[in-house]
Amino acid sequence: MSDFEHVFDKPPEGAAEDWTIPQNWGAYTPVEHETWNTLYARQMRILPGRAADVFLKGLDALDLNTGGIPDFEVMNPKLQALTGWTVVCVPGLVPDEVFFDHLANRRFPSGQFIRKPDQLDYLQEPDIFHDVFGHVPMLTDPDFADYMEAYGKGGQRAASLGMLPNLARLYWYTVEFGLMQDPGGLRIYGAGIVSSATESVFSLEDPSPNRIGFDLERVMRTLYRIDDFQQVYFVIDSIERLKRETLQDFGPIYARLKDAETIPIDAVLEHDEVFTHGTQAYAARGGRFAA
Ligand code: HBI
Ligand code: FE
Repeated sequence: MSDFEHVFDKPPEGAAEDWTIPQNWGAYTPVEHETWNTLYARQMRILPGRAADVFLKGLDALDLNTGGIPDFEVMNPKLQALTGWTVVCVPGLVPDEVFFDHLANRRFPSGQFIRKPDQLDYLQEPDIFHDVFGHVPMLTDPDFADYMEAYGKGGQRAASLGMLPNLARLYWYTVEFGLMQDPGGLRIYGAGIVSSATESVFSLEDPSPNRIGFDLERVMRTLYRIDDFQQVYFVIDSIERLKRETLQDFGPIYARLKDAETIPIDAVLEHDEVFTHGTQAYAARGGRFAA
């Protein structure tokens, strides 16, 4: 995200032309593997009944619970056999065009590092737990896999048209913070939620945030926050429909969006399909930084 602080402007020492670095799996310490195990076990107590079936199925298919940080040489053949995606390591946030080029070629860039034991709950830069546990299970779904490739290709185009802020909101409110309707009820599938113990509960159960039916143009106009729980979550009815809407030509949409105003994060609009009209009490209290 260009909103974040530590974005390098050229591949750092040791990184390839495409910004990838070796995972160097053998170099993770026992403490680092233990951090993965702790985070994994904690999410597995929270996610059944909260995460979308497709996420839990994907997690199962990848078999990431064999102990410690996954070795990409073991994980990638399983993922590749399912949808043709692979995961590569990058040194942190990479420039937008590098990120999009990987996605457009069905490579998901993952942070190589894992958070420190004293940062289990909150960090702004994506680490390997967020990237692999959060994102990769969804990449086992064929429709989601196509959606992400389309997003990468669309990103290259949006950047050239000056529409990246709009497209980034689509990513934010689906890939990172999306909810979906499952047979059992509302479920989470966004990587930013499923990799967070606190937001997994907040996003579904707290009365504070709005929960609104997904509408492509509405989402692309809605501001978001990167520093705290979201004030609005958007609910898709299926990945298949999300993919279908994303595969249409965005040209006419961008033409309309050029003149459209942005929508505040806490707005509920006349045409919204409202699942929850939130109290916004959490944000009003000052959120994460409240006493
Ligand atoms: N780099 N490693 C990494 N991970 C991301 O999620 C990421 C990035 N660079 C740019 C970026 N995301 C965003 O620009 C897009 O989602 C819009
Ligand atoms: Fe992410």
